[in-house]
Amino acid sequence: MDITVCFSKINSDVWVKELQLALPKAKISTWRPGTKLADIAVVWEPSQQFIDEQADIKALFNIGAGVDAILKLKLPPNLKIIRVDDDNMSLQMAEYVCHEVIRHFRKFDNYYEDSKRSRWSYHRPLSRMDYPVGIMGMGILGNRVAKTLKNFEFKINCYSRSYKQIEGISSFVGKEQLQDFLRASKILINLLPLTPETENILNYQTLSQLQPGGYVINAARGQHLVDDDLLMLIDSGHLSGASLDVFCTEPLPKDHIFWKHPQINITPHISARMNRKENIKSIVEKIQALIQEKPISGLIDQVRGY
Ligand code: NDP
Ligand code: OXD
Repeated sequence: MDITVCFSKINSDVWVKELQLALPKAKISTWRPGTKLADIAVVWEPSQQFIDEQADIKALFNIGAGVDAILKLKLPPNLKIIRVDDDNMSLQMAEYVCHEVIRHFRKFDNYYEDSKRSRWSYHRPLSRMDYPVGIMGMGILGNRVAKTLKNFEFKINCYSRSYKQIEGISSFVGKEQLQDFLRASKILINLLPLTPETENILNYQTLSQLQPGGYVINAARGQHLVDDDLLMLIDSGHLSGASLDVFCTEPLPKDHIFWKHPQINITPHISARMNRKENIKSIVEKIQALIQEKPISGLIDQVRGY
């Protein structure tokens, strides 16, 4: 079996070495344009040239959860695409989101600023009843985030394509219920996949329906958010701020207004980082299952887009 590793922006050497140790009988190499055809590929943001050249490829293992960079390519319709779905990523996402929600809700930024000025002062606490949280996307990440955040006794709403029956969480489904979902939420967490339907979904029209004083947490993709619309709504006072982990251009350009905005917290796409060792273990198990024609988790539906 030939396995090729094709990454953009990430060095593949250590992956080739560790995959080779885990699969000693396979031939594993880094893809170079014009190299021989492989059966399986391990990829991150592969190019169209890679797809076009690898006519024999049966399965692509994406080393991240989001497959938007793959699905924008022209792909053979029966190509299997498999995403990361290990517990570690959803745990990290739950940590990030809970941290941002609680930091905002408990006004920890204000206390941090005070401490830098040696100021012993109190800020008026907010009421949980006034801070319903809305989670867009109830997949592997959203689901874990919702269940973790529930422990802090926030009222939680979720938004997805299909109905979710989870105790203590109100489920809103599809475009018809988007407005009701937004109006019922004050803190908005975006964990949708990037698809043609969800691109720019966080715009003036949608975000202005959040309850006054709303707060936006975007940890999915920068292309979900219309930057200027967010800024307009923060500057007009309708929204109180945002925590942003993902951006249309990454790294976020040094002169981008988000860096300096006092009500925007930036992290450099780290809310849930892929763990190489766990990822390789899971990919190897799935490759073995594929060879034995056993079912595997994490398969992407090309038509649905996630
Ligand atoms: P999943 O594919 O597991 O879940 C997607 C969820 O979104 C599902 O609940 C689905 O609904 C819902 N959904 C999809 N399209 C729509 C739509 N048009 N309207 C309403 N709901 C919709 O995704 P994950 O939870 O694994 O990941 C989400 C995204 O997070 C990834 O695609 C990636 O972009 C991003 N990500 C960011 C990371 C970071 O470090 N910042 C790390 C990892 C991922 P249903 O359940 O009904 O199918
Ligand atoms: C991912 C990511 O999709 O890191 O896994 O954004």
